[in-house]
Amino acid sequence: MLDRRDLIRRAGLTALAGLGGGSLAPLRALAEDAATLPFGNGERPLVAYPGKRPLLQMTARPPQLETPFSVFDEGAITPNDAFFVRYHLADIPTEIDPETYRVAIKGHVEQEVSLSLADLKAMPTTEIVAVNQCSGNSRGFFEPRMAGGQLANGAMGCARWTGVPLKAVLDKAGVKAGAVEVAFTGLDGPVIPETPDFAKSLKIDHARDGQVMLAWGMNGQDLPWLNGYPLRLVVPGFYGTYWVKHLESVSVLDKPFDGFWMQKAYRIPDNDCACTQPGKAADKTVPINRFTVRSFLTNLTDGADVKAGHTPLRGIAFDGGSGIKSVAVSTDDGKTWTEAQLGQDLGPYAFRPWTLDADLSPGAHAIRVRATGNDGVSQPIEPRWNPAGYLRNVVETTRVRAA
Ligand SMILES: Nc1nc2c(c(=O)[nH]1)N[C@H]1C(S)=C(S)[C@@H](COP(=O)(O)O)O[C@H]1N2
Ligand SMILES: [Mo]
Repeated sequence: MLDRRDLIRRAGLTALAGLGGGSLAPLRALAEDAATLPFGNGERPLVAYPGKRPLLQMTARPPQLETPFSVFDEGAITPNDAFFVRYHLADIPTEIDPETYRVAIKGHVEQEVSLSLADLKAMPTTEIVAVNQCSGNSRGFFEPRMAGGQLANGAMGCARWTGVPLKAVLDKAGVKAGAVEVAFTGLDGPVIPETPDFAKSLKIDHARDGQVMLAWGMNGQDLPWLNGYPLRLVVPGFYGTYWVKHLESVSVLDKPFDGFWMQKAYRIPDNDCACTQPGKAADKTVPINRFTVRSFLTNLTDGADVKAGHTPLRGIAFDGGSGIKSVAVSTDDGKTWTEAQLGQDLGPYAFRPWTLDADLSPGAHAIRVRATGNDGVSQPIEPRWNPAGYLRNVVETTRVRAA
């Protein structure tokens, strides 16, 4: 007898499917191709999961999929079918009835409430364009390298999210005096009971800032299954780890949440640079929080051969919510810099497109991009290191040869 894993391996299948209607059933992968990310052990199969075009598969159980970088050259909004996927626990939900689905608002509240999708959609809705980025995005580029998912730059994406403010939902239950945090769980769970269930928390004031939201819509459609159908948390400017998918419960707490995923995992050095000497642990840590400012060149790939002369350059930039003030570009490895032109402003949490008409003389060029936020913070020229491989935001360099 073959077990399911053997079957999957034998047939070269790694996908699940059956979207629509609210279930995710096994299905044949739509593509069998591969790509190599630019670091050791960077080979990744390109696999199409339900609701997704072929994406770079880091792991199959649970599905962890990275967006091919070329997608970011198509615009400031990442299409739903190209948006990255990150899970911690293999037992992801495969069936959710949108009619009977409920999210529980409980804990330190006047009255616990259980809300259906219809209840939520009857409330005043809100929209925000915001980047979701995994804490470990770009981890594969850290030197020295560390354990953890070896991601290139594709564990990020920007979408227009539709839902209701978490504040309004909390108000329905009535937060009691003395509340300090709100904790969130999703419908996925561990396969073995020893694994701590995935749960995250936010400070009460953050949870009630009117921007944190419970979203059912992504770019005008229902959330793709793998991005948290039917409801997820959206925490603008904060790393993806807080964006709990398939929301199950929202618990108001009168003391700080002590769950594993806040107290032990997803922590960064508690100092100004959130960094340590390469290879060294941090003395003190805090939970990861806002994005660092980043920028990318999207229309030329590292190692490309280009025609000398007039060369349009374009890319994207974003930060943790102050918004992008400026993007500077160097085509001579940082000796001289030119201000790029900023494109459409979709709000301070969105990807900000930039363009620059460059003139590339024959020869080698190291193209560097450096963004500055409205808060005045810019990207470091030298990479910073931390034990978990989070927060990468060094000025990225793309080496091309013009002829
Ligand atoms: N229920 C649930 N929500 C989750 C996670 C998870 O494992 N389970 N992972 C988090 C992490 S670490 C990230 S980076 C984002 C990724 O969101 P995406 O899969 O929609 O891209 O989901 C977050 N929400
Ligand atoms: Mo993440």
